[in-house]
Amino acid sequence: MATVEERAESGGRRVSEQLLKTFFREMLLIRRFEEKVEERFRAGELPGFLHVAIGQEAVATGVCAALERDDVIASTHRAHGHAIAKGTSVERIMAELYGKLEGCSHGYGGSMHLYDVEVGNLGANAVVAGGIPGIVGAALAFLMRGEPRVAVAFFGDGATNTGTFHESLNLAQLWKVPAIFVLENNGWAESTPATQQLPLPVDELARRALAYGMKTIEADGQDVEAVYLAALAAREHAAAGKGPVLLHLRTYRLTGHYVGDPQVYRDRAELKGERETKDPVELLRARLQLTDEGLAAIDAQVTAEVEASVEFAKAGTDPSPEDAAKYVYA
Ligand SMILES: Cc1ncc(C[n+]2csc(CCOP(=O)(O)OP(=O)(O)O)c2C)c(N)n1
Ligand SMILES: [Mg+2]
Repeated sequence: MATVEERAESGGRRVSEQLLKTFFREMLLIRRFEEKVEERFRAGELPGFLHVAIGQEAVATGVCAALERDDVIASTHRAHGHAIAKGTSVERIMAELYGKLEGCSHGYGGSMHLYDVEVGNLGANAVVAGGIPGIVGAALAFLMRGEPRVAVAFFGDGATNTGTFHESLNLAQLWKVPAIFVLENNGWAESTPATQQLPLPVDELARRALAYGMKTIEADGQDVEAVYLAALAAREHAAAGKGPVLLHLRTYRLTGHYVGDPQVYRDRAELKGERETKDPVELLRARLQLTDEGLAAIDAQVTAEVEASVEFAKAGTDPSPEDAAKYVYA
């Protein structure tokens, strides 16, 4: 949950039931999209490698809802939810996964390279921590041009072990750029648990920012309201010229690292428990006291949207070999 201090910083704003319902619809859309992606991947229709973020939907929705349209994000290998929440249509994302020209990256990127600069998505990155320095650059540009925009990097707990992460936070704080570093902490880096990759307790990972004197804000990553309020507070701080923020969101990866991961390294009972108690879609459904009929109506809408995206993607255009060098800048 957002702390009292965080609520105060966000102007004491509470989230209306109407807004929570909008969040619910988007989180369910992300969930149904990723379930469909898993299904189509297993059916052999999607090339490449796929990572879904089932269990982490409240992070994407809560953070992106707190941003303004001109703000920018950079994402990771687990990018579908971030791209949907920042405003790219599921049709264009699905077409990208099918490798079609109608895709958001013209079919050249696939799941780990979803771009949509027009809505402020500067791209997903297959390289762990790859998006973080670019976000410092974007934030520096906003600062130098005097633009009231913020730049946001999503990354995981594993990414905080890279040199890139530390170099980026160091310069961001030195230059006081309007950046938000969203640590999406699911406690796993592939098959490596937090206890084997981090010298800090998993819940205390925000302490890494203290080395740079950076402000940190923390919230329960399974509670979309808490995420939203914390992200609003982070945005207000960064946009006011007070410097960057590390936004630490503890979340749960309720599926494998990649689609097809047998998860032999994971305790089955623990995973079952997490699925039963940490699912952010179920938690919000309970909070909203949605009836079965109420849920079915929203579900029917988002499921139809996802089905239509598959039809759109399948009817798309395959790139020609002679187009291979298009959009290549280096
Ligand atoms: C620089 C780099 N090193 C290693 C990898 C292989 N790799 C892909 S995902 C991943 C784990 C990342 O963990 P985390 O940052 O916590 O993100 P999560 O998968 O939990 O979302 C690794 C090591 C990579 N893609 N890039
Ligand atoms: Mg992780």
